[in-house]
Amino acid sequence: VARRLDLDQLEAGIRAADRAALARGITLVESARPGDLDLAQELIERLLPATGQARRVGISGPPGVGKSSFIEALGKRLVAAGHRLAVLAIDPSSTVSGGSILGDKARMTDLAREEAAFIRPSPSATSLGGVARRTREASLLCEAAGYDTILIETVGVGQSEVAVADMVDSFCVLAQPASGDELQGIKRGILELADLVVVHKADGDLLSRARITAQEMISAFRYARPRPGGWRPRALLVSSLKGEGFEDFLRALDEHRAGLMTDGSLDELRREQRRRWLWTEIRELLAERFSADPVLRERLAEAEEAVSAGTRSVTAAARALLA
Ligand SMILES: Nc1nc2c(ncn2[C@@H]2O[C@H](COP(=O)(O)OP(=O)(O)O)[C@@H](O)[C@H]2O)c(=O)[nH]1
Ligand SMILES: [Mg+2]
Repeated sequence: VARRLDLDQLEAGIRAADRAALARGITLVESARPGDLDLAQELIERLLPATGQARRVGISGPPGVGKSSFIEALGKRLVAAGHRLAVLAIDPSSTVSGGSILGDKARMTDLAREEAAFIRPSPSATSLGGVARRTREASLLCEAAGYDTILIETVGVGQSEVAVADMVDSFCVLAQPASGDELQGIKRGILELADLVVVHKADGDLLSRARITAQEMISAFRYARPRPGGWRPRALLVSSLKGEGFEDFLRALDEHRAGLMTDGSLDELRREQRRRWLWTEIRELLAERFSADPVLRERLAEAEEAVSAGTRSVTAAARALLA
């Protein structure tokens, strides 16, 4: 009964945009304690009707490209324009270290002080799936608390980038000014996922290389398949150091979103994301069951032995375990 009362309070607090309540709600969602799981899910279901209005933006890029500096500069502009901004992060290394490195409030000192900005570092979990689920759910709570812009930051390495791209409306990749072979590497990573490429640090000695990099991206995008809403990805020059390029960036972001909204693409995109999330969740939960149940774990070890020794058919072993 006491916990139910807590939940009422938590729900009311979040709906009233109380930061402390939001932080407590996210902690509940991140909790791995069995009793908390049910409560967290009940909280989310209660709040679902209050979600979905925000603009969801992913920000990715390699370490050192300037994500924190960019988000700080962008965030301050958004807040000045009257937006309420939540910054969340998915840091794959937090699955290993158990710490939360990204979304570093330390580098976003001014933004962190803003009443209209809420910054939450990456949750830690045993799997990327676990980190991704917690960030997805945290973003729903932020939306219910009235944040109209959700920025989700991640390091541009493989799976975590894909995970973030699959939970946002617009996916932005930050790239370093580059040349030669570096360019090829950057293009490979970017072309599939990015709606917008920010060639960052476009200032000083790096400016001319930044221009070339942006040109390369633009010509590469000519051959990319069109995105939902008929969008063609763009490359823009930004310097967080000099505070340049943000108007263009925000305009492009608005245009991307407007395109998605005119023909119902945004709705369809989000439906599809939720369907995929369901399947991710099913796979994740199944895997959790296997490692949590002592009997299954033993049979799993036997099956692994048998299939690796080649004495048992993989399909037969998998079917037997599932049965
Ligand atoms: N020249 C230049 N350097 C920048 C800019 N933005 C960030 N940096 C520098 O790049 C480094 C990495 O920045 P940081 O925001 O921590 O990158 P992150 O690891 O992607 O979060 C720092 O030394 C920043 O001072 C910029 O717009 N221009
Ligand atoms: Mg950073």
